[in-house]
Amino acid sequence: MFDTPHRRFNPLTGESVLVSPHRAKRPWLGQVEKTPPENLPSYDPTCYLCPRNERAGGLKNLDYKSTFVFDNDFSALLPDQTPEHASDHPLLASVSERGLCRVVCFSPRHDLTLPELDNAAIENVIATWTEQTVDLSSKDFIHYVQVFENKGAIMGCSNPHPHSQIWATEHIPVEPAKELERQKAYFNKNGRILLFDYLAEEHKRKERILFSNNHFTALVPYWAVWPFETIIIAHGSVTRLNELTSAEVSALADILKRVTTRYDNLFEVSFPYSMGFHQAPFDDQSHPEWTLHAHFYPPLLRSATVRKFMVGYEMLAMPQRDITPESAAERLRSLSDTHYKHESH
Ligand code: H2U
Ligand code: ZN
Repeated sequence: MFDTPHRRFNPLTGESVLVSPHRAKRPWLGQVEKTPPENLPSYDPTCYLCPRNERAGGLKNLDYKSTFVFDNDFSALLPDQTPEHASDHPLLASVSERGLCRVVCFSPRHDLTLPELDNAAIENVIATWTEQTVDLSSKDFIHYVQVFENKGAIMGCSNPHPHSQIWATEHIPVEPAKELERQKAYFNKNGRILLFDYLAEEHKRKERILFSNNHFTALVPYWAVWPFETIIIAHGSVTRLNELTSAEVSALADILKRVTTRYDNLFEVSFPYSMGFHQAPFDDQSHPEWTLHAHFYPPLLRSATVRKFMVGYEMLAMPQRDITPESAAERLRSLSDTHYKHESH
C-alpha cells in the first residue's frame, strides 16, 4: 500500500515526514558488524555517579542503595531571579528563563541499564521521577518539568552509569508547547482527546502496535521520523506522572522494560536513544486535552554501528525515512522480551 514516496502528518506537532519506502530496498555496501559487548564493572571508582564517589564540583555522592538525585553541577538553568533579560524588539526577541536541572541515577549499579533492572527497581525509578516532578512543579516559577534520558555515547551521554535528567523551566519548552497547541485545538474542535482517538485507531489497524498491557500501549507512531522510534501512550485520562495509580506505575515499568529489552535485542547491543516523558504543563490549569506519553528516539538504522543521520534534506527541508514505520514495528514485534544477555545459548 505504502510503497511509493509520501508525506505523513504528525498531529501532535503539526509537522510532516517524508517516507521513501522504495529506497529501503537499495543495496547497502557499508559495514554491518557486531560490537563486542561492553563489560562494565558493577562499581567504578572513577565514575562520578557511583555511590560514595566525588563529583566535578567536589561534592560526594551518598552511599545510596536505590535511586539517587542531585542538582546538576553544570546546570543549564538557574533558579535565581536575574535582572529581566528581555528584548521586545520583534527581530531580536528574548526573555529570561529560570529553572532547575537535576540528575537521577537509576541504581547504585554502574552496569545495569533500564532493561536490566527488575520491575521493582524500574517502578522505583518512576516513583523518583514522580517525586521530583511534584517537588519541582511546587516552585511557583516552574511551569514545565521535562524528564529525559540520553543513553549511549552516540546520544551525547557522558557517563555509562545509567541515569536520566530532569530540567524544569519557567516557560513551556518548544516541543511540549507544539503538543499543547495541537492537543488543545483537537479537543476544542472535537470534544475528544487526540491521543485517545489515535490509540483507538491504531488498535483497530494493529500494524504499528508493539504490545500493550492494562494501562499503556507501545507502538511505532504513523509519523515516526527515526527508524525505530516508538511512543508509549497511557490508556486513561492521565496527564502527568503524579496522577499514576500504583497499578499504572507497575504497568509503565513493565512496558518500559519490554520496549528497552527489545531495543537491545534488535542489534544485540546496549541500544542508544534519547527518551523522555511529555506530561501536561504545570500552569495551574487542568489539561483535559493532554495524555501522558513517552517518546523514544533511537538513532540506529541497520546495525550497532550504522545510524540514521539527520543531515542535508532533514536540516534544510524536512525529516525523511526509508524503512516504513510498519516494517519497523514488525521487526520490534518479532523480538523476544527476554534480554539477549540472559538468553541461554
Ligand atoms: P548526560 O545524561 O548527557 O550524560 O549528562 C549527565 C549530566 O551530569 C550532565 O548534564 C552532569 C552534567 O552536567 N554532571 C554533574 O552534574 N556532575 C558531575 O560531576 C559530572 C556531570
Ligand atoms: Zn558508576
